[in-house]
Amino acid sequence: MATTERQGRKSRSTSARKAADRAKANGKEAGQPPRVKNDALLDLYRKMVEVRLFEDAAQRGFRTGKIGGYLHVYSGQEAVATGFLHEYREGDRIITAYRDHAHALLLGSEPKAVMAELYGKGTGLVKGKGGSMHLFDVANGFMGGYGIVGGHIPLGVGMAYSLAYRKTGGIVQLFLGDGAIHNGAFHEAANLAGLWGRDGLNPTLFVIENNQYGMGTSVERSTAMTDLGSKFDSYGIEHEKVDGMDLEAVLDCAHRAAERVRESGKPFAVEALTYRLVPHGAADFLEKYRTKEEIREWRQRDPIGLLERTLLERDAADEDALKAIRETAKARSDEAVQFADESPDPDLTELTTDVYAGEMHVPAAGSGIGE
Ligand SMILES: Cc1ncc(C[n+]2csc(CCOP(=O)(O)OP(=O)(O)O)c2C)c(N)n1
Ligand SMILES: [Mg+2]
Repeated sequence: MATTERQGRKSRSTSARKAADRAKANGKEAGQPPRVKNDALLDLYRKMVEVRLFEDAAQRGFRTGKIGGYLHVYSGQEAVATGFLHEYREGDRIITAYRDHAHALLLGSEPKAVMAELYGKGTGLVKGKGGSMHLFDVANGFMGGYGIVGGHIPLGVGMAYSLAYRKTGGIVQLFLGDGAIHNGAFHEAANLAGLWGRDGLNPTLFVIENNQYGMGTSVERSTAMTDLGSKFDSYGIEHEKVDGMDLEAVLDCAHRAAERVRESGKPFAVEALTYRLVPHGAADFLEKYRTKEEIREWRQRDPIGLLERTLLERDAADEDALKAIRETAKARSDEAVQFADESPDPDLTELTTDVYAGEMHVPAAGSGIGE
């Protein structure tokens, strides 16, 4: 292995500790009382466990050939979406890339319908036509699920413009990966977001889920400027960082950021430092491009484990109560799997529904256009 690569790995192995240090910068340890009370925190613990067990079941479904196409799970990153989507209000819009199961579930999509979608069944959230990467649930404000890296960013910024232009009071939470930020679509869209935001016409809350890698490529190997928040400086968009493994820190940051965007109509960005405790996709390698030590170090900061410790320390729950939550969540994910497995395939007639093919107006030759 080249020396530079070894050095890169060594420096990355301290990244979990660095993320914890950065938490101190966001006010959480400045002696402020927790924003969310114990019973609400316990409920968020339940949601995070439900997401994790759903994802475990999805990975099993993929590896046993029940789920086709491709599948990317969110395990390790739960505190980010859980904390930010706690700020969701009716009328808001949420958009993300292909690692999208958690976002749909946290916004209220039925686990059975989401699992059936992964299984490509007719009972799926989008009738089995989208699959894992293209979940969509308009009733819950979820505008998808997109497979093209960076492709959803201009869409999200446009949605925010529309919400503000129509004076709806809603905001867009736009989730993107550390890898997506180097895509041209990001830079064009961020420029417009900053510009429109000057007139209060772009309430976009950018949430960078910095899980340190885009597939097997680390942030350090993708950009000379690894402080991803500062990319927004070019576009006049303010930003901050948060420890994305610490739910309470995320809740606090998300609240301040969402309020600010809602009140000002201006975009704001948060870089959440997190880690994917699983391979990039369910068919990929866990290690290869990461060391065992690095993975072990981040596992110790598993957001669910950290939250368990907090709940126990505060007497918000005892071991038995946490165990009961985990068992109920497991039963729920088992039910979702059974439902998906037993559901019928989409009807053949569905092949031609939901396909946009409106009438096109084609001017006849010699109509005067261009003459
Ligand atoms: C335009 C485009 N280029 C490349 C790919 C292949 N690809 C799929 S996921 C991915 C990595 C993206 O990483 P990141 O944005 O950090 O998201 P993460 O998977 O870490 O959540 C790449 C390069 C793609 N889907 N779209
Ligand atoms: Mg990434």
